[in-house]
Order: sequence, then C-alpha cells, then structure tokens
Amino acid sequence: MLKATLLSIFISISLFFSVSANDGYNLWLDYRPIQNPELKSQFKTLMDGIYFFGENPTYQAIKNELDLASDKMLNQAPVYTNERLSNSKIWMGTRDQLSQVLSLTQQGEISNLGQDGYWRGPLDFEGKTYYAIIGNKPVGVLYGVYNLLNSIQTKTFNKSIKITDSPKVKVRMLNHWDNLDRTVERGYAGFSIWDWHKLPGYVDPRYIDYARANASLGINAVSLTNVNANALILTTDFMKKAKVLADLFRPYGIKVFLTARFSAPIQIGGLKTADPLDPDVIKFWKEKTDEMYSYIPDFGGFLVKANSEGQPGPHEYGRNHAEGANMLADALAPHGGLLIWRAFVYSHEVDEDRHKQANLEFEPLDSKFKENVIIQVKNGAIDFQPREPFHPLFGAVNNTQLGMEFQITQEYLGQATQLVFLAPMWEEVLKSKTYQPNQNATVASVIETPINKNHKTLIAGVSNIGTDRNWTGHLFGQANWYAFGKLAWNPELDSKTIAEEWIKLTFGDNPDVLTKVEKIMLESHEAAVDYMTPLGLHHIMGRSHHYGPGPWVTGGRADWTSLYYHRADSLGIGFDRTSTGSNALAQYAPEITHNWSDPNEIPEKFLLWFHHLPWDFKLKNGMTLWEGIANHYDSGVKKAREMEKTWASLEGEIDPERFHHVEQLLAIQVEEAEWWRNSCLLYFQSISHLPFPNNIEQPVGDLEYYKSLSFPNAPGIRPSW
Ligand code: GCW
Repeated sequence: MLKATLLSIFISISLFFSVSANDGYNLWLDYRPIQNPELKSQFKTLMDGIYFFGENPTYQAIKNELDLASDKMLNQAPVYTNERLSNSKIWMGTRDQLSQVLSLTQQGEISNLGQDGYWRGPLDFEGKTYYAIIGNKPVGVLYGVYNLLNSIQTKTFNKSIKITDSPKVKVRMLNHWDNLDRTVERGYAGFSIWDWHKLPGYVDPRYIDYARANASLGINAVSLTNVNANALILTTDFMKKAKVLADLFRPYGIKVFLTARFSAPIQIGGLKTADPLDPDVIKFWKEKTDEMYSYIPDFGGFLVKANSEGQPGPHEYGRNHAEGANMLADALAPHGGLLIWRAFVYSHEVDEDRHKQANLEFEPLDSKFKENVIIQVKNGAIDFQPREPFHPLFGAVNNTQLGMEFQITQEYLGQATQLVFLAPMWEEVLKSKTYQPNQNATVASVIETPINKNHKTLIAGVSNIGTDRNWTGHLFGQANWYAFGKLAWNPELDSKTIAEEWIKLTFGDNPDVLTKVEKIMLESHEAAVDYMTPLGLHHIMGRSHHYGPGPWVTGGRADWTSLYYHRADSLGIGFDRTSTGSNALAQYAPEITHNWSDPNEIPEKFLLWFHHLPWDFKLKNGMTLWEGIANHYDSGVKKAREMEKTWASLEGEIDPERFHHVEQLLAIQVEEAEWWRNSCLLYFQSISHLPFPNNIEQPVGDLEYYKSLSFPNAPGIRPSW
C-alpha cells in the first residue's frame, strides 16, 4: 500500500516536472497551447478538415507534424478527410495535383516559385473558400506547412492573406565536423548525434527531430562527417549506415552528403596513388560513387578539404585543385551529384600572408571547374574570427560558382559558454559590397547568382549540434542554428527580424521578454568583438583549443601564432596588408582597395586587420589607438555585465529551468570577458609600455598567471593538434 502511494506520488511528481520543465529539447517547435481565442478558433477550423491531393512520404511527414502541433496547441487530433468538397477546410498538394482547381494565373504564379517554394492562402473554388498550401513539389508543401505553424506560434497568421515564398539559394546545408568515433571537432554540445556504431540496426528517434528542425528552416542538405575526413566512411559498411539516415531524411527534403578523403584510393582502395589523373584512381572513385548511389539514389555528393592543414590533395601529385575536384565531379555527374571543394587552403610552407592564399590558388583556375563543382569559401580569409572583412574571393572570380561557409559552432566566439548571436555578423558579411562583377554586387548577390542555369548555389554552416539535451549546449546556440537556416533561405533577411521570430517561438510573446532578449541578442556580437578582438585584431586566442585569450601565443608554425597576426611592438600594432605590407588588400575591388588603404578612411572595425599603426595614431573619436583599444576591451566587459543584468530582470518571466541555465552561463561569460580584457590589455601594455587610460576600469591580475592557464581537456579539440 505504502509502496503504491509512493509510486503514485513519484509518478505525479515526474509528470508535473515533465509538463512544467523546459529543457530546450523542442527547439523552436515547442507548439505551446494557443491562448488567444480568435487564433485558436481559426487554427481549430483548419485542423478540422485536412485534405491532401495525393499520397507520398513527405505528406506523411506533414501529417506527423500536424498531429503533434494540433495535439499540443489545441489539445485535439487533427481531422483528415477524403471528402474534398464537402468536409475539407484546408487543401494541400502540388501545383500539378491541384491543377483542376487552380486558375491559369495561379498556376503560373506558383510555377515561378521553383521546386522549393510554396503558396499559401485562401482559394476560391465553386463558390466556397478553402485554405490552401501548394508547392511545385511536396517539399514545398512541407515548407508551407512549417511556415503556417510558425505564423500560428508567432500570432501573425491571417487567413485572408496570400503568402508566397521561395528560397534564394538552392543548397542550404549543414556541415557536421563529426568524427566516426562520435567526437566532434569544434563541437561544444556533447558528442555527435550520429551513432555510427549502432547504425544501421538502431535508429535513434532524435534523427527525426533533427530532420524536422532543419526542414522547418528550409535546410535541405547535410554533410554528416568531418572535413578532416576518415576514408572509412566510404566503405560498404558505412554506406549502409548512411543509407538509414538518408532514408529518414528524404521525406523532409534533406539530402545526405559525405566528406571524401582525397587519399581514400590508397587507404581503402589498395592503390599506391591518389593522383587524380591516374586511370585506376579515376576508376576507384567512379566505382565508389556508383556504389554510394546504389544505396542512396539521391545522394547529394562529396564535400572535400584538400591540401589544407595537412589534408591530402592533388598537390601531392603536381595537380591543381581543378584537376582534383573535376575528377570527383566526373564520377558524380552521371548521378546528378555535386562536388563541393573548400577554398580554406593554406600550404605546408608558411606564406608571407595566409590571407592571400585562397585567391592565389583559385583565381588562376577561374572557369576551369566542371558545372557540378561548387567552391565553398569561408566568410573571411583567415578563419571564422569574431569579426572578419568578407573573403576577397567573393568578387574576384567570374566563372567559378562560389558557395558560402559560415560557422555556426562558436569556435572563436565563446564556444558554448557564451551567448553570442551570430546573425548580425553574417548579415554584415552578406550585405558587404564586393563591387565585382558589377557595381551593385554584394556577397549575398554573388552567392545567389548561378554562373549558368546548370550551376547550383550554396550556403553551408558548420553545425553546433550535439547530444546535449538542448542540442547546442547553450540555449542561445539554438538561435544561431535558426538564424543560419533563415539566412540560407534568404540571405537578404535582417538579424532583428530573425531574432524576434526566434524569441517568440522560444519564449512566447511576453513583450518584456521580447524587448529585453532582443536587446541582449542584437548587442551580443559587438560586445564579444569588443572584449576579444576590437578594431580589427584577430587570431589572438588560446592555442589549439581556441578557448579564451592567447595574444602571447608564439613558437611553432608562424601563422598559427598570435604574434604573426597582431604584430605588436614598442612602436605600434596591426598587420600591414596594404601595398607597403603584404598587399592582400589588392585582392579586393579597386573601390575597396582605395578606401581601405587609408587608415583614416577604412571602417575602424577593420583598422588593425589591414594597417600597422603607431600606438598614438588618432582615432575618429580623438582617442589614441592605445586608448581606443583599452576602451573597446573595457566597454565589451561592461556590455557583457549589462547582458547579465538584463537577463536577471527576467526572473519569473521565463521558466526556471531555462532561466537558470542562461543565468549561470552569462555569469561565466562575464568572467570570460574580464579574463579577455585583463589578459589582452596587460599583454599589450607589456609591449606598448603605456599607462591605461583613467576612464576605464583598471585591468587586474598577473600576466604570467594568465599565460600559465592551460586547458588540456577543453572540448572540441582536434585529436592531432
Ligand atoms: O577553424 C579551423 C579549425 C579546424 C578546422 C579548420 C577547417 C576542420 O580550427 O578545426 O578543421 O578550420 O575549417 O578546415
């Protein structure tokens, strides 16, 4: 008896907790009950008669989503009907399937939306008005449904308004840097969600939630494995495992890609060479690729990191990137596959300026790549730094399809201990004017424009997803996944709109929460830049793990040290990339080269990226460079404290679980911001020998102590580094 009572108490307690707790697992698809009676009745009406024009696995995925959403938001199951005219309220299907009920104008309008676009809104037919969600392909219907659910959750749904949307970029892709042993290079949210060891037999239900989350944003491609690739992924055993994931993702419109190790012909093919012009090597890749397609008929293709940071590539055989990429592209072409080749290259020999490397290697190859090759370029020329000017390759080639590579995982931006909303940084890059190939060109327009109709366009983001219950380690890491998906769909979007939408989906529509969280998010990137790398400083973080400050890092390969980048000496600081220095600036359009060559003209945020200047150089606000650096570091810390305070004022307005999760991490962020400020300022002072300005909080601590800190177990480290 006692036992039974205890058990029932236990059950009710755990039920209570499972209802009230919010561990973040549901992401932006939380589907909280609708409170507003008007909205509730409108949604209820739609869910009372759902008619599909046909059957297919994507429609089944839609039904599963509607079951879940309706259950959670209305506490009732949706009603599906076979009676198109009498009982249905909402129609779903493709333009072809609905052709009988659409006017020619409507059909034309929808066909212009391409295969991933959708149309949703009221549709009049034989005197009655239905609500319709129509795509050219089933996946368009799926995107329309997610958009409808989004509008219900953000309370923007209006049944009489017609909405059309289609993505500006064809391939919207996540890149996982996940190893086969489940460690994740630069992963800060636990282990890899791909349980290769238990696949193909065991299918983790999380795979479906992953697919749902991506599809809800329009992400339609995923590369499962690390670009520092393991050739084993191309063996038959692993193909069978990857097939399971591809089959699960297909109804959600997501294609699977894998990373190909260039030396695979030697490692798993028993060949003596991986020379891309060798007939046996060509045969190896053709057979491998054919085999891959026998398991995954819509396999997306390969992503390759070659001749970069010690990865094998065509240079070993005296061949260039185009010869390497084209050989793989030829193997993929008969199946419609894509070959994505990364431009993040720098050779074993240290160059005069790593900034110039990609342009030096890829500009001469312009127009040499096959049509199914995309060159994936990081947003900046160095490496996902807290702030970088856009990569000069965007705008430097006319006949090579370039795709964007952003990093969602915050390797250099606070990893999973800091709240840094990345959309403002991505927006800054996407909206940058390249002036080439035309005066109005921006990075976004370069990415959105196919070289010709056979080329595909691409935006990729290095994933921040892992096995942590909330997927991204820091709850606000979810906002970066979300923002990436939104910008991949439409690179012209602004970060404020994205932030607002995410906040409403994540925390509901309490106006106080919206205002304060939005302020925190939109100011967070600039704050991080201030306390990490203000005024164009870059690459001054801890060695190898990249966690925390390390402006003193020296020794070993020069372009892996901080000194190489900040070049501080008793006279001044910064990397001269103008014509008196490495002249990397000349890789940009003349308009940019001209403006940025002048330290008084260049936007100050890039000052030390391109100029080496004396400590007493005068900034626009009248401060000396030294005072300006000190003030930026100090104001970054103050902004971080402000973020912490603003969040604290939301206690009671956000569920305790997520509130305390973020509260604790913000306290860490403030400590880390102080750590960055103190150690960088003390270090730079040891070189400039100048006093700290009086108006800032004086940095405290002992430089030697900061230098002595070591983090051998920091997460995400590359095993070989
Ligand atoms: O940012 C650097 C990382 C490496 C990474 C490399 C790359 C996958 O520190 O861990 O390797 O870039 O993008 O290839």
